[in-house]
Amino acid sequence: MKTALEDIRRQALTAIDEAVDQKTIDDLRVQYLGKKGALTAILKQMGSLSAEERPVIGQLANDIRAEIEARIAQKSAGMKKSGLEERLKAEKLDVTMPGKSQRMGKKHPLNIVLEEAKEIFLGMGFDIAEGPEVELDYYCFEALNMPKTHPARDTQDTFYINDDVVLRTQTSSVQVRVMEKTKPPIRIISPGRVYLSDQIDATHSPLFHQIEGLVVDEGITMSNLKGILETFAKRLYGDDAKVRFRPHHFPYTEPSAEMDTMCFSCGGSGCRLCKGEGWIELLGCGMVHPKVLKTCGIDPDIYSGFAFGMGLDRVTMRRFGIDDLRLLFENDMRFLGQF
Ligand code: 2U9
Repeated sequence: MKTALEDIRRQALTAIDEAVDQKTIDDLRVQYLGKKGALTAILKQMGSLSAEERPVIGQLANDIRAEIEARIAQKSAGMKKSGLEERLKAEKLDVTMPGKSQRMGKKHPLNIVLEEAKEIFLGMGFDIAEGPEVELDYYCFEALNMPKTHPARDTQDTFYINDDVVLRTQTSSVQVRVMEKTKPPIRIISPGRVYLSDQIDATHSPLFHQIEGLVVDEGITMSNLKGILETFAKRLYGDDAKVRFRPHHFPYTEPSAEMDTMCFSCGGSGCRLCKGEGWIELLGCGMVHPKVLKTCGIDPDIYSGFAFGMGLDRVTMRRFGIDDLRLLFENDMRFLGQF
């Protein structure tokens, strides 16, 4: 039995020294020291020994158990240490290395211009009003002095959801809603998406963006309209910007006009940007039609007002020299990254 114990000791220590991972060591612990291990099996034969041999063999077996456990502990600690060293070497971080720069986000050109316009009108005491894009045709047409027979209602131009519901064609619907529930004075702008049933090309899109404005109070006149809109143009294009007003017609304003700004590229002499005109159309405007005031519950004998509307996409394209409207919607990072 003494020889068997010595053999177990030699085999166990050799196997532990040759082990390359913790699982092998755990298996060796079970194989030699477990309930069904080699050492336990020998000890079960202790009964066959004489009274003199039993304590000697017992002490030897305990010494071998202790030696195997000590060698397992030493080997595990060694592997843990070397494993840690391996990991530290593999996962070494050089904190002096430059960081990975995150790509900077950029503001969309439409939002750059929109925020400038908002700041200008907020600075003149306007509030910002919003409303639904899927809108009752009443708020897009009827209330704006465009009865059922008006050509603007033509399904060639307007997206109809059903007979009474459309995708709004302008944000005027928001201003109608505000007038219905607000006692003057009213000073609002309503920026937002609008929709026309149009083919997509370099200058047309079924979705585009508008900023409309409305001022209603007692004693509002055309000179208020001209003053506010000229101030807007000067704050948008600089103090030396010049504007002119040309008579026009809109069903919801009377009198109506269109406001041009002098071409900032050629200073009025005429160039490609302004198509030789020297002037560039910025917006439409006019005094709110009395019928529209009345429809919204505002007495035109007491109150008057003016309104305006501009296409944000066109203003943005001119501002940044963008020649294709589709670039504003395609989200090409090579394009957007330039702003
Ligand atoms: C109410 C009454 C009147 C809004 C106005 C325009 C003139 C205008 C176009 C500019 C380019 C639309 O984006 S565009 O195609 N708009 O020319 N809009 S007056 O008049 C209103 C609005 C609301 C209650």
